[in-house]
Amino acid sequence: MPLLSLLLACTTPKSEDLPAPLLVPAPVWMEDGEGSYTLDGDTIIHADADSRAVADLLAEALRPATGLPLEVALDSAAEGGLRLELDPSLDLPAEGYTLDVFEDSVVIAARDTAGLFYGTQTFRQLLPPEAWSGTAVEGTAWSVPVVSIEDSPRFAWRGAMIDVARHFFGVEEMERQIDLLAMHKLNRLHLHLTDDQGWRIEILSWPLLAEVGGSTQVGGGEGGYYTQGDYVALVDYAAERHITVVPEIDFPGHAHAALASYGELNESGTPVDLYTGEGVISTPLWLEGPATAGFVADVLGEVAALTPGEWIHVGGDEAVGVAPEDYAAFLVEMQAVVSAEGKTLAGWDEIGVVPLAPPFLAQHWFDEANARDAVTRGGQLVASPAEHAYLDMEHDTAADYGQIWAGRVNVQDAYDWDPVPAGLDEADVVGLEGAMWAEFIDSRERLDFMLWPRLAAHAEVGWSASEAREWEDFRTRLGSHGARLDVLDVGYYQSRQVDWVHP
Ligand code: TNX
Repeated sequence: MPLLSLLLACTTPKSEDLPAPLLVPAPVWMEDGEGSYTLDGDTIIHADADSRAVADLLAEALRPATGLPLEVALDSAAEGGLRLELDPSLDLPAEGYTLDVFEDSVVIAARDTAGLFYGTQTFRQLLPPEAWSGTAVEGTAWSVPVVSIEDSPRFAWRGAMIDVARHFFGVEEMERQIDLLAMHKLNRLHLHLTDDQGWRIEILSWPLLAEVGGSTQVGGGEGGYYTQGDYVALVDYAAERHITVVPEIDFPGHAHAALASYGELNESGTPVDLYTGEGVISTPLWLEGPATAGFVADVLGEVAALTPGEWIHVGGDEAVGVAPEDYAAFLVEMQAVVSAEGKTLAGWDEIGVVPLAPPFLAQHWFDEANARDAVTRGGQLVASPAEHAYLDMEHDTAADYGQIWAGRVNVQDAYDWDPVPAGLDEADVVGLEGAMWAEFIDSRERLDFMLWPRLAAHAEVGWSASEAREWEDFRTRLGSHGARLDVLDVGYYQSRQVDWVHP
């Protein structure tokens, strides 16, 4: 045999070659090799004390579909199997990871547990889509292609806002969506907890907020609220998946549910009637009322105490009928309360006109001039421009569901934009957030339909470097990604812009 053929014969892998993986979001760098690695009954996940939680989540995620034991062993030096290496001295950005698949082992390495977690999410996408099933799947080889990946996010803030005020979604549904956010390497869940139509978090010092203000919703249904225990459970569930919950208490506008709960918050002395319409009425707080400042401080104090994350979102949008000087004075006071609780204030872009002290975050949704003002004052932006990021807008004319005041937002609109507005710097923008307003979203089906797949597009905008993003390429990968969402029973919108692959 000629030497070259002999060499080739010796290096030809025994394992099967698999197609290159189609990942969402796209990794920064990937090189595929030959051959594959297959999980089997003997596969062990090697971890250490600090990476154990990530290893356990991976094992729990894969056991139902594969039926494999996937034991987690605390012996990080061991060879073979799946190895999670946490090493703070690694030369990787925050939340970054490397993932190397060899024919006899898989190594995921990161300098922080978030990076390790994202490495495991990518690993799950290397497997056949059936691996995302919550029930046993027979007859599938649990193989992943030999590949080398180095990956890290563009932005630190990759979020989704869900409005649980207009229609309430309970802990179970929110945990399901948290799993989907984590799958896409999103790391902020902004909960819009209060609005005119509902108050959704228990406040012990003002119990009627939840009891009365949470007793209904748009359309007059029964509404609901998170007890403090529910909220803490959600925060913990999210944190295990490296998602920070950002609670929003929307003041001074959008306060009708609070005014419907307590007479003393109203100039008339009596509570207003609950509001269950779908239109934005944005009833403002009675700012000069004697009880109002104490009420606001009590609410923010309790919410801050329950929230380990750094940010408290105070709304600040659409303060219709509030004089600009009163609005500014109130926001400055809110920032003092939030700072005293050790937190950083976030608000919608209208807060950009207020002389707030940095650091603070302005969430750009409507008026870029406000956003630029905020940056001039030393604030940073969360980008949620309605024409790209509003998930309550209709997808397109074929899906006649949703609002259209900001136009229709199809998958390509959700994908083809840059969170850094022209003329601003990357450092002015912490990241982006898709915003799911829920005036018309009253069921899990509708939530899925409006969130997905547009939030997958936002996830890639937030994660992948702008020069690495290309719509045609994303469209192809998203088509395959649909098979994963199918297995997870996500009722996503099957946009005609994408050639969907079903399992
Ligand atoms: C504007 S965005 C609002 C919300 C509505 C949404 C509907 C923002 C800060 N305020 O109150 O739900 O439009 O698209």
